[in-house]
Amino acid sequence: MAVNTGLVVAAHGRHFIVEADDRQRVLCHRRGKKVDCVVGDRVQWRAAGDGGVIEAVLPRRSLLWRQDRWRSKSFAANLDALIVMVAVAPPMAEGLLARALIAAAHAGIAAQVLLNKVDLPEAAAARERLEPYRRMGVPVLEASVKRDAAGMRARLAPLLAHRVTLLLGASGVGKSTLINALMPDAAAQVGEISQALNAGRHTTTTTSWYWLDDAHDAAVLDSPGFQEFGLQQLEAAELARWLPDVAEHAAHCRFVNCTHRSEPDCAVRAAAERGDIAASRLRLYEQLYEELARPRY
Ligand SMILES: Nc1nc2c(ncn2[C@@H]2O[C@H](COP(=O)(O)OP(=O)(O)OP(=O)(O)O)[C@@H](O)[C@H]2O)c(=O)[nH]1
Ligand SMILES: [Mg+2]
Ligand SMILES: [Zn+2]
Repeated sequence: MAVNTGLVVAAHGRHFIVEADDRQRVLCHRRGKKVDCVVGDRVQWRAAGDGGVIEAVLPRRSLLWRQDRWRSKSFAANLDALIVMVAVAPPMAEGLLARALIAAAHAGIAAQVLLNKVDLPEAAAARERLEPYRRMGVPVLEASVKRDAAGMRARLAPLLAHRVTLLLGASGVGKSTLINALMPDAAAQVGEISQALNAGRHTTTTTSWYWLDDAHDAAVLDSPGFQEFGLQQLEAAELARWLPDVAEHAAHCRFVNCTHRSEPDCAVRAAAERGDIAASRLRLYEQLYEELARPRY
């Protein structure tokens, strides 16, 4: 039978939902374990029985992934942009935010931050905690997806157009609420298979691809909330490159291989003492450095 091309729009363990070029959705499994695919992959597949078999994954233009101590996890492939969503409440874990931004920079994916639930009283404090990110040039948007869906849509529309954007963030920040506010047909798009697998659950358990427009020119991906984000794919020595606020000063250290922890004439530590690098960010750098410098086995 003929080989077709298609797009992986959802993944459920060993099963994948592939959107064929004629926009039909087909439940597929993989030819073998070596065929390693994730949502966003373009694949070659063949019809088999009621469904299909994925034979090969086409080359990726990007892949966002994390490497924990014992396993690696791919979030999605062929992304143009990442929106890390944080909420006024539950309060954001800055470490997760920072790690997601580092992974995106390392993967060559443009990233921004979206602070949701600004209708809640603690908004000012949350805004303040994001100030170091604004200062280092990360775009920080604000929204109240639930209270002001129209305003959110107006602000996000230009950012989402003509590209594929992944929404990432801790559980409960409002990713799915955002998806539903953007795309009234979201539930219909994921189809019965995904709905059945996520039945009765409020929390999202799989990454899913949603077309923003009929022309299929833009897409937004919902994903399950994450609680850890390992960066073992990086070397400790290159870490500073991926933190824009640290990188900005690192070139002025006395030693070219300065690790910015205890060396003399370290421009990074000097900047932190002047307040040009936030204390929380230097702490985060040190923590990540320790984590990456630990022996791996
Ligand atoms: N106050 C307020 N609550 C909101 C807002 N947006 C979403 N929520 C609420 O936050 C809760 C969690 O929203 P979800 O969209 O399910 O969060 P999620 O990020 O998809 O969570 P996971 O699927 O578990 O990762 C729900 O009770 C929403 O109603 C907002 O702008 N303001
Ligand atoms: Mg969700
Ligand atoms: Zn230094």
